[in-house]
Amino acid sequence: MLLQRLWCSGGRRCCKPTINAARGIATTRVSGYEKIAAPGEVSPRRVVPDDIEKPSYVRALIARAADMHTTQSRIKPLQGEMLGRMRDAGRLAADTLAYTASHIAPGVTTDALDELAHEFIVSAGAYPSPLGYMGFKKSICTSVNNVIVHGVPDDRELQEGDIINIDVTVFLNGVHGDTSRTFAVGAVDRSAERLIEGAEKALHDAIATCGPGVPYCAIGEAVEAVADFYRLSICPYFIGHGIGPSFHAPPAVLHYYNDEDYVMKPGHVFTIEPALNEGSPEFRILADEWTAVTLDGQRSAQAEHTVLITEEGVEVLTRRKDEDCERAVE
Ligand SMILES: [Co+2]
Repeated sequence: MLLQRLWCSGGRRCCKPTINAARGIATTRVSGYEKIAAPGEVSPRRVVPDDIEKPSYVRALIARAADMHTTQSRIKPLQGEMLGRMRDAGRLAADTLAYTASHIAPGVTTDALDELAHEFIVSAGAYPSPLGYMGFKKSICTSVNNVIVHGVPDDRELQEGDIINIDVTVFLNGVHGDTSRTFAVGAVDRSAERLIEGAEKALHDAIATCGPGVPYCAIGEAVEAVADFYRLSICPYFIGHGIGPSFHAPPAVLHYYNDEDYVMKPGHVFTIEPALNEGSPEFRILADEWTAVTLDGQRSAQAEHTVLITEEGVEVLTRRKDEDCERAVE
């Protein structure tokens, strides 16, 4: 849910959209997958019970974009019982993602996935962070095929051969946990498989570099190496971020080569969320003012975890039960 800067050249259209009469969604079919060219129908805002604590941006109705200008002193370490709360929020985000993803199948709408995630989060006594964040209307982000990030769940049915990123953030006991992953819908082509694999590997290699005393720029270096190997481009406009009582806070976590000098310290909690593209890294935003699609119509995949820097190394707060992604620093 974070756009670093808007460098969109806009206005250029890669190919002519056709309207799918049944759903009224403008899409374009290209070599085996359907391009998202315009937003679909979005269902009414879902209800969160009154007794669930809401982030301040929901109460204030308007959230302002976080000031991500990063200096060492602007990165606030979390400590004590706050870390336990971060672990709980991270675990709930991971469980929500696994539960929602288990319902991915051809014919299922992204709106149905949103409803499943919403109910799961609310039943756990938590608030779905994206709902009402800077006007976002849904509880998760669902980014299909050429959508890079911030896809808004709608009435489009998933199709065999699609890829879909599901991005879940929950607000539990006053803190946020944020995770995402890209999934194949049925059988996908080889290029899509490599794209998904590249995004996961970029995330895991970046996590493996983390630990106390490590400069944040090591993350960009690790992602670049994986992108090079897979011959994918890094979409530099969507960055990782500090997270805790705020959805987005310093540090800005860059997924490309940089020479920022801020360093990881115990208690730092942040996301790593590289988005890799098959083609060019450039993007544009659809009319809903959220959905970010590749300018060239090629596909994009993203993977994200929330991590905590400890005295010994790094702890992945949104780790899946079946996932091995931690490294103890010797
Ligand atoms: Co995030």
